[in-house]
Amino acid sequence: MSPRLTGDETALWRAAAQVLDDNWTGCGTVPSPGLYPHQWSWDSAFISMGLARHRRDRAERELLSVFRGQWSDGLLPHIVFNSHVARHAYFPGPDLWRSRTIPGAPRDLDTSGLTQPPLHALAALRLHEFSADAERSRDFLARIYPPLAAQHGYLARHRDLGGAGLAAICHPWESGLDNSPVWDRPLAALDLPPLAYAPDRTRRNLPIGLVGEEHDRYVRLVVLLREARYHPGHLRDDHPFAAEDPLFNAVYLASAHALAEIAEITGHDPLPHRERAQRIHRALLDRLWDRESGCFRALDLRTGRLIPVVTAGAFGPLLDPDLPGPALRALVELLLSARFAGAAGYPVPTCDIQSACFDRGDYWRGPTWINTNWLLWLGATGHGLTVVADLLYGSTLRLVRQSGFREYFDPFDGTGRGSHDYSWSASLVLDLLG
Ligand code: 2M8
Repeated sequence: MSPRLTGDETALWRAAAQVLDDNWTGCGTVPSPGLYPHQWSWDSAFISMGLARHRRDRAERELLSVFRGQWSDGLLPHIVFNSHVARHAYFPGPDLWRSRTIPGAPRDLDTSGLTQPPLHALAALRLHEFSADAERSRDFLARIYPPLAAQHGYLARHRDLGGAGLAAICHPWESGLDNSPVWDRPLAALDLPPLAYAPDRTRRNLPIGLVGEEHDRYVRLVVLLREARYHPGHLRDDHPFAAEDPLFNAVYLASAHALAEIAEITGHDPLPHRERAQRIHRALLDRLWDRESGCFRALDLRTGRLIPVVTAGAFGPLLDPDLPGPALRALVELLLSARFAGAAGYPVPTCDIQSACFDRGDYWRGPTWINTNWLLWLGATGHGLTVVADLLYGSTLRLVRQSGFREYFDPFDGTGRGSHDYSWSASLVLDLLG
């Protein structure tokens, strides 16, 4: 804990650290007690950065334990299932994915067959930057470099479905922003035959949309992937959902830069990672920048069109250190406009407030989340946008002071929603407080 903290900040810091202690399972951290009883990929990356300020040993274990689930082709699954948790505790559990039947997937544990935004290299480098023991930290980087490089290799080899250097996602869950209105159209275009399973429509705490037909579509996409044995050829040629998402790719880009630095520190060749970062940078601008609306949008690879709705994901490329001035200015203007900053002193909501799809209470369709705001804060800080960064910093802390470490928040009055004691909300507050 930094000695510079005020009394109030110290109390907040302690409360956040307590959440992480309570959610620690012995080798990793659950996103929240009860609702998410396994280990999620990008959650662990966010969580490790808070742990770095609190329990350094656990921060490294958190990241390494996610990679226990990595497949031999480099795919880093978005869920690593805890075998001690009852199979029905979370749907969809291991029975839907059947990962152990897939050659190249781990034999000794169950995983999903999808991935999530590849934040891990950025997290590993941040752990290193805040380490008090440089030598030990270099050993950690040396250990984690090969799986990180394999993760990026997988994305470049098997997910560059558009051929320009971006990674495509094949399921809304891969975006991390599950029921974002961005995915409404591609999901609606999906044929939904009668279900061959009994859907769990009773899951606690989830908004109505997620337990209805929308959730059936999520499951349908998984069944298609599983029937194709998660084969890359299926993703390329047949899978009905394929999109290039600005937030996912901005995280990929920031992590590619981080990986180049890690390569340098650990005596590997950084050049391939730098070249990859350059390609992602170019492709983000060439393919996802919409000059008319002055922001980034997701590209539906099945229709070849940019998806019209503007969400917090549009600001993801703030993480690009080489973002050209005009694009940077346009993003800041949008971020500070009534469409995103109309929410009375609270941080950026997940959807354009003026969009017909905006819903202040529905999960990723409007509420404010700590992780997206932390990413924007990091991007704004990197560009020296101190006013924007300070706004995001102050309003994020205001939110958790008011409502605790909730999963998400009402963007107009800061009311907490979803699960309590949510790990990344606590962890990123530790990172902000430093
Ligand atoms: C949410 O996603 C899972 C599916 O992966 C779910 O709805 O059950 C999202 O908020 C995702 O971003 C997050 O990683 C996960 C665990 O916190 O929950």
